[in-house]
Parts: sequence; structure tokens; C-alpha cells
Amino acid sequence: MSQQSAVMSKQNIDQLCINAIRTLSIDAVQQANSGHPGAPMGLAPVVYELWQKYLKYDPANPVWPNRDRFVLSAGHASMLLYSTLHLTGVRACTLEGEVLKEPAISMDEIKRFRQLDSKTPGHPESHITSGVETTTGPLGQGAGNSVGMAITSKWLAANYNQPGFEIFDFKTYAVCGDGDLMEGVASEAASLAGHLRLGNLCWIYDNNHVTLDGPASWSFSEDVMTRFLGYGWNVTRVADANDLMMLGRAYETFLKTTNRPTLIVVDSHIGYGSPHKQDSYEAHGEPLGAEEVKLTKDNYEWPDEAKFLVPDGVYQHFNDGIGKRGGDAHAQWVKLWGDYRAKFPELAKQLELIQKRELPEGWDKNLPVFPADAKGMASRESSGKTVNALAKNIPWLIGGSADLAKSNKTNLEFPGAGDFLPGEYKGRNLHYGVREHAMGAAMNGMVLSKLRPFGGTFFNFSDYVKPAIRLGALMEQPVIYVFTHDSIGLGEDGPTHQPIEQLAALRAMPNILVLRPGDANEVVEAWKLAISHIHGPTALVLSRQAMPTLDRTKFAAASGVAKGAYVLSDAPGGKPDLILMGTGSELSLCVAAQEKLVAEGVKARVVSIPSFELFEKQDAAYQESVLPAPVTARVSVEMASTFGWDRYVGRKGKIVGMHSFGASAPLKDLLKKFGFTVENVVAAAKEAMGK
Ligand SMILES: Cc1ncc(C[n+]2csc(CCOP(=O)(O)OP(=O)(O)O)c2C)c(N)n1
Ligand SMILES: [Mg+2]
Repeated sequence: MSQQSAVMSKQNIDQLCINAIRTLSIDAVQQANSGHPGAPMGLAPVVYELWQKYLKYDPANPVWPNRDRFVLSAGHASMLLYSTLHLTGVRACTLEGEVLKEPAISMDEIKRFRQLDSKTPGHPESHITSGVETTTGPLGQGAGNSVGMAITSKWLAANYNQPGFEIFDFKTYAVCGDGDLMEGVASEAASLAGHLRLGNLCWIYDNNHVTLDGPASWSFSEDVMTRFLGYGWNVTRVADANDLMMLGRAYETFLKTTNRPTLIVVDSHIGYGSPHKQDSYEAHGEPLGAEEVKLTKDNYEWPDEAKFLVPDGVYQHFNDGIGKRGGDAHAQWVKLWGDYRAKFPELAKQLELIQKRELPEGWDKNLPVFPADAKGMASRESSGKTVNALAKNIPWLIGGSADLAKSNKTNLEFPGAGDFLPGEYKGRNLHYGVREHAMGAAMNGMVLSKLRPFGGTFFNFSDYVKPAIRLGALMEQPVIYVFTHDSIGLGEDGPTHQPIEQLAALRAMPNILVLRPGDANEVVEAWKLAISHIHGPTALVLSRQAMPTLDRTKFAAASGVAKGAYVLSDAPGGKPDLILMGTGSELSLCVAAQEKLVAEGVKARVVSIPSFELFEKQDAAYQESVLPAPVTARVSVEMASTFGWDRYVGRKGKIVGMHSFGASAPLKDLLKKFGFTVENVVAAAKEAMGK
């Protein structure tokens, strides 16, 4: 107590709160012996001023749909967020959105920073910790997410606000470091946000002149302010991160600027205790060490023996500030919402479904049924028809593409679908431009704000968006990727555009549903699965070229897609000597090979395998019924890397796949060159059978 009063007597309450954020961060990092204390030390006042005075956020309800979003893009500074969530008393809630009595982060959890099963993992993870709006750590991603959140606020406002009923007007703030601003994804996202004139978006740049390797000047010297002006942002600067008044002015400038996003450049210093350390960049990004902790606490006029000290009055002060202000704002909104519900029950119902991540009744009505057709259609075509039908039924399914909408067939073309453009935020077709990575990061932000976005590009460029896909998978968020031009089958564009290893790579990623449907009706089933899959992203892998629409009166129903793999066409008599398995455009090749083999007296079965993940989830009996162990003569056919297929073909099987990059040529020549012909599949089958 004596320690506490000594602290209190010297510092005003603002300073005390700021230093509590700092010292909790320092102590947690020191105790874990791992983590980054620097950014929390430098940024504590920036976050304090924002949360305490401006952020429209109710700690008692961290899932209030119209709350302002706070994104810590500099995820390595996680303790900054955890300390803030703790001190402001943000409550825990379930993944379903039920608010609990306990805190999101108790003091025990602060003490368990970076330990197994804690609520305080090394970098913030939104599916683990309430109040963490998005998972960050890979630099630049949070910045990209924030653009998606800002888009969502605009879209919801344009579609659901009514005169006198501003149900949605939330702002999004993102804290970025040098690393974030160096990353390409943040540059793409900033360019997009500036173009879209997202006046509800504010990035706070921690201009602390240091990165991990040393002074930022070693690697970063561009004029950030001019760059953002060029993007069409409003740019302002706070010369000293400790100057609360100037920080407040900057936030007010942002709130007044409604026609473009705002970048606040904050010059900060990490503020080590020892003069030696202040001038040195060594060991940046590591715990301070006992000696430095002492010096730093001395610098903050903090009792150095005390660990995890929250002086008297700090919790209360946050409670009187953000707690009261946020609570009042939320209560007002709840009242407005009540009136809105009474006046606009239809719209309110939709918003409730959106928040619960549920689908409207009849979401799967009027989906196309494709008649058998030997010429058939490209799966991108059938996908385009399917998603248009789905989007008519699901008003918050919104699409887009990285400048390939016409190729990806992602355009929503029905009356009223509209475009999402600068200043016109009602439309459902987003134009990400040639910014795949920002598209993925923005879609993560949109889906975290409960919309259902899908976005397209060529499958080969899934590599350009992969880091965002991966975070979506980690966050368990249902973004839908529409990847077309899925193989060498795209033809003349050649090997720069022909994916090879992308399927194997996505199949290797945890918690993403990868679907490569084998005809138009499998595409419809795949889309149904994608829409129903709400705990992770889905990748639809679709062809540029036509593939036959299989005759489902002759073959098994396409609903088999839900099981990941199914017997499409069994061997005569049901007891196969050989199994042919294929995906996507190669499914019909397997069917053609089967016909030939059967004519020669070989009992061949064709198995369609649109999804490894789903098939792995089936019980052993089902798996055995599709791929009976005694049948070791097996051939897989897929115009992609062979990697991973050995698990289904086994040691005696043959894999017809790609062993090299593709080539630029008409499709028929490529099929011949790389062996995707009936003759070659039949030959592989005979080899597998030892004939
Ligand atoms: C994509 C990515 N690359 C590398 C890292 C590893 N890393 C963590 S922090 C950091 C740089 C830190 O510089 P800055 O963003 O200025 O943060 P500060 O050290 O100033 O807090 C790096 C390279 C990362 N987290 N993400
Ligand atoms: Mg830095």
C-alpha cells in the first residue's frame, strides 16, 4: 500500500493508467521471458487516449455490432492490447456471442502470457480472446483487415440505416508499426481504402524509428506522409506520443474527416530506462531483463519491486471513462435498435441473422440443376450461375474479384446487385482491383464483421493471397475463395498462369475446405457446402475450360460431394478390380477411361474426390466402401502436383499428374503432352493392375 501511495502521489491519474499499461506489459513479457515490450511502452499513451476518450466501445459488451473496431496490426505488441483489455474490464463472451460475467483477460491470464491454453497467446488470436477483433502478427494483415471492417460499416449503413436510424456508423482504428507499413498487403489495402474514400478508417502509425534488426533508417526511408497523401488519405502528425492533448486533436481531426481515411503519424520512443539502451537497438523485441526492468520502472517513477501492480484508482478511472462513455453509447444504441426493430421488422430480422451467422429461410431455393450435356460447361460458368442464385436469396452474400470478375464469373448480375464504389456503398460487387492480398485481408475483416464475402482470382494467384487465407483458417472465419483457371487446362496463358502445387498446398493447410468439383452439378453442391461452412474458409477450385455435365440418371447423385468422395460410377457387378479417381475436369476423363476398360472386360470403378478434407472426416466404414482396401489397383488423375495423392492410390497405384510446370499451348496439345488422355489413363490402369 505504501508503494502504491508513493506512486499515486507523484503522478496524475492519466499517467498512472498509462504506466499501468506499460508496466503490466513489461512484467508479463519478463515473466514469460519472451515477447516484445517495446511497442507497448511507446504506444501506451496513444491507446490510452483513444480508448478512454474516443473509442465507441462498451467493455461490458464486446460484441455490440456497432462498436468501433480496434485492430492491433502490430500484433507483436500483443501485451499492449491485453493490458488494455484487462484494465478497461472488457468482458469475456462465447464464440456464439453470449456475454459472460468474467473478464476477457483476468490478471491471472496476464501472468500466463504466452503459456499453453492461456487467453494471452504470443500474438492476439480473435477466436481465443474476447475483445481481440482479429488475429494479428503477420505484419500488414491487421491493416488489411481494418479496411474490410470499414467497408462493412459503410455497406451495412448503406443497406440498413433508415432516416433517423443510424444503426451503423462504427469506425475502425488500426495501430501499425514500421513493419506493417513496409508490407505490401498494407500498401494494397491503403490504396484501396483511399480509393474508396473510407472516411471511417483511421490508421495510427507508430513512427518509433526502430524495427527488429536495428534503426528503421537501415531499411525504411520513404516519406510515409506523402505516400499516404498520394493514396488520397488525410494525414496528420503527432510529434510526441506522450502528448495526450495533441493525440486527442488528431483523433478529433479523424472524426471530422468523413470523405477519406486518416493516417495519424505518431512519433514515439520506446522509452527504455537506461541511457545506454535508449541509444541502442540491440536486443529490441526481447524481454528487458531484470536490470533494465528496474531502470525502466524508475524512469516511470514506479516501485521497482512491485510486479503486476495496478495502483488504486486505475480500474476505477477506466470504468469512469470508457466504461461509462461506452456503456451510455451502447445503451442509446440498444434503444434505437428497439425502435428500429418495431419499425423495420424485415430488415431487423436480417440483421439478427447476420449477427448469428445464420442463413435466411429458403437460402438454397432456385439453385440451378444442370441437364446432362456431353459438351458441358466450365465449372467457373456453373459457379457463376449458382452464386447468382444464392446471392438473390442471401442479401449479405457479397462478391468481388481482384480485377478478374469477368473471368472468375463472380459478378452478381441480377437487378439491384449493384457495385460498391467510392461514395456508393450499397452495392454487392466489390472491385478490389489487382490487389489479391488486400482482397483476402479485407475479406477477413468483412467476415469478422459478420458479412459473407466471396472473392475471386486465378487459382495460380492464390499464392498472392495465401497469408490472408491462412489467417482466415486460423481464425475459423468463413471467407469463400473462387479460384478459377485451375490447371494447365487454362491453355495458352502458359506456365506463369498454370497452377501446379497450389492444390496440394491448400490441402495441406489446416481448417480450410478445398473443393474441386467435377461437373456443373457438383459445383452447385460445392457452393451449398461453402455457404453452410461457417467455421473456416472455403476454396472453390474451378476450371476455365468446359467439362461434360454428367448424366445423373446414369451416375450417382452429385450430393455425394458432401462426403468429400463418392462412387460416381461403379464397376459392373459392384466388385471393382480397379479404382479410377479424379477431381474437377479430370473426372470425366476417368469416366471415359472407365468405359474403355469396361469394354475390355476390366471391372473399373470411378470415384469422384472433390474434397480430401471432407472425405477424411467420414467414418472408416464409409471410406472403406468407397476405396475398399483389397482393391490395390488404383489410378488418380488430376492436372496438378502429384503430391499427396499417394495416400489414396497406395503403393501399387499410379498417379497421373503434373511433374513439371506446364506450357503455353492450346488445350488439346497440353493434354497430349502431359498425358491427360484416355489412352494414357488406360495405360496407367493396366500398369497398376500388373497387366
Ligand atoms: C510478415 C512478418 N514478417 C516478419 C515478422 C517478424 N517481426 C515481428 S515485429 C517485426 C518488426 C518490428 O518493426 P516494427 O513494425 O517497426 O515494430 P516495433 O519493433 O517498432 O514495435 C518483425 C520483422 C512478422 N511478425 N510478420
Ligand atoms: Mg518500429
